[in-house]
Amino acid sequence: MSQSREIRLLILILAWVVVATFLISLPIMAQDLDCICKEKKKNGKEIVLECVCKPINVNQPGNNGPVAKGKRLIGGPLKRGQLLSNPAAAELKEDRPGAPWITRWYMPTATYINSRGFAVSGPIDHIKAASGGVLTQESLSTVGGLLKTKTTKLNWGKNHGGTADWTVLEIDPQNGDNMSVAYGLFKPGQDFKNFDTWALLVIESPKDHVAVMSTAHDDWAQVWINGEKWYNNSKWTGGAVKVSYDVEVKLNRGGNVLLFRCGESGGSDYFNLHFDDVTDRKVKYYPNKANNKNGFFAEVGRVLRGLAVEPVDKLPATWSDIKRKQ
Ligand SMILES: [Ca+2]
Ligand SMILES: [Ca+2]
Repeated sequence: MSQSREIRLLILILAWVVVATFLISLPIMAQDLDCICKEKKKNGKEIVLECVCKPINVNQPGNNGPVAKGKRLIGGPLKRGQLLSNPAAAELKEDRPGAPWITRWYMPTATYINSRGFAVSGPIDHIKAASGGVLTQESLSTVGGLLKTKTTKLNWGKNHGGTADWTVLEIDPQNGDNMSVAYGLFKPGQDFKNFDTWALLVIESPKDHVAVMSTAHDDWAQVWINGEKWYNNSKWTGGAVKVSYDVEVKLNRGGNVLLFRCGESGGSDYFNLHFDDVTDRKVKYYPNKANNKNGFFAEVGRVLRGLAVEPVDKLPATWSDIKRKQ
């Protein structure tokens, strides 16, 4: 082989390596994967590469799992060891007074008071102690746990709110004290401090679906869906309808159980949640029309039993639809 033919062959091989690397890197970039590739075999003019890929940005130090992609937190649910860390991404600080905020929640009839502040209280699963170990926050956010509230009452302790059953409470999303107002603890001109709230929502989805969940909270918010924690942020959002993060969450076909805990130390005390418009058009939220525990289980019974979901166009209007039409 002459020297010039050897050089031409070398250039040809190099060109194929460049082209193959470029073609492979296109889908890699699109999927946010970090890949290390090596040449496996060469067949004539073909070069076969073998790549080992892993998702970018998972388990980054200092981050609680989901990371900002564009303006969303992705990659949830939160991983073990990161459950109590705040998101590392920059806050959105978006005021959304017209968003389809959820107004009706299934909640304890009395809530946990004298908490010594959210920083002390937040890491403690008070649901576990109050239910005598029947429930945990994780299990409460499952169909099985939710069904146990039919017969499981709570006892927060004599100095922490006493006993509680479960009921439906309505909040005003625009009210910066909607937690203390919901429990009749708010007095004008005064600041009700040091308490926690837990609120449950059932989301009936016609199919498996990635939804975008947005919250406003003062102070520490923790959200579980179907037994896994998807959001943790101990920093208040700065306004009753001001959102710090949009979070991608997975909803399953059928009934999904969401638990929203919020811990208050002082000043404003609010919790609010809405989903994106696409999700809002697809799903149905419960409590819908019910005003108490029996009414709630009457309307969610079919969903929680996992019976076939009706076509979405046959479903009654969602609560946010009702609110919008008012
Ligand atoms: Ca307060
Ligand atoms: Ca506060």
